[in-house]
Amino acid sequence: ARHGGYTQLAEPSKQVRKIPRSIHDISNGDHILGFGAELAEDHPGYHDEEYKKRRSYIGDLAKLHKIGEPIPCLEYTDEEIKIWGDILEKLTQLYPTHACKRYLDTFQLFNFVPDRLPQLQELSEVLMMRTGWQIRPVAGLLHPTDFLNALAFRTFHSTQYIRHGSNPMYTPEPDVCHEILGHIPLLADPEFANVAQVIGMASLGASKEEIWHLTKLYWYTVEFGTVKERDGVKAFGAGLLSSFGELEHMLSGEDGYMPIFEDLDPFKKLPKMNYKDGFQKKYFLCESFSDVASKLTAYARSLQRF
Ligand code: HBI
Ligand code: FE
Repeated sequence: ARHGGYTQLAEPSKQVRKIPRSIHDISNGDHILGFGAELAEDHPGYHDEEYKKRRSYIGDLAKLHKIGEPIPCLEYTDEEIKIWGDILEKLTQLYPTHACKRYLDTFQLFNFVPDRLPQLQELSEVLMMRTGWQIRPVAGLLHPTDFLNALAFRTFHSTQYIRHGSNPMYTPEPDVCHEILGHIPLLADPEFANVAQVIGMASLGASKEEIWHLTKLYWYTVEFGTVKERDGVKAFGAGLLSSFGELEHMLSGEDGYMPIFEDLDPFKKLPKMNYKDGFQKKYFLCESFSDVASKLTAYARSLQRF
């Protein structure tokens, strides 16, 4: 049975997670999954001891960060800056034709240049002024419950390390380029910011099954969402906006077949997510950010926790 807003009756065998009341109730270090702990054998940096040392240095700094304190500035190496610059130059070729209008507008606010990797602290300050969002550094993939819960408090957990240089156009996990080019610009858009926050609010006190469904809703909107514009389908999802190959695939299907576009219904069962092997087969196509936000709000209300 679903529990009410303030009391949770624990089933004897189940551990109860306390519903966070503020961002201070959410840890950025207790539940790190996947590569945040250790790189897997098929990770491009697996055999690179230097890289792994750098990752743990940056990850440890993130774990020490306290909400309200400035995010430590990292001195990125020339090699790291080159990876960023190459990605930025490549992606900006596609943005005018592939990115949604709101992204093109918010992207302008940040004045990204190839020879300098932006610091999370300065990006967080821009967001705070525009929409009241803040960035919190994190060592790697955070448990979905913590990650989604934080969105309710307008907090976006961002990695600060960069992907391995052996394959600059690919990363199996979020890295600072994915966060900065994919997620951060649109969090400066008030309507998009609401979309992300609604998913977060729905996740407060959610069951395991609900968290799984919300993870999919997040995936098909914030990560791979597309929107109808006068001159065609455009990308707003961060997984699209931070991947040259996937952006091309979305519109041309040149790698073999055209992807399918479908309307989003948050109440329906959503398709399996494609984490690793290639691009998405299906994208959800939205009318506008305010339309997605109201659909998601209707779903959130149906969970009857508000
Ligand atoms: N953690 N650092 C980080 N970045 C993400 O994008 C992220 C995450 N944890 C979970 C997650 N995304 C998704 O699988 C959804 O649960 C939201
Ligand atoms: Fe992401």
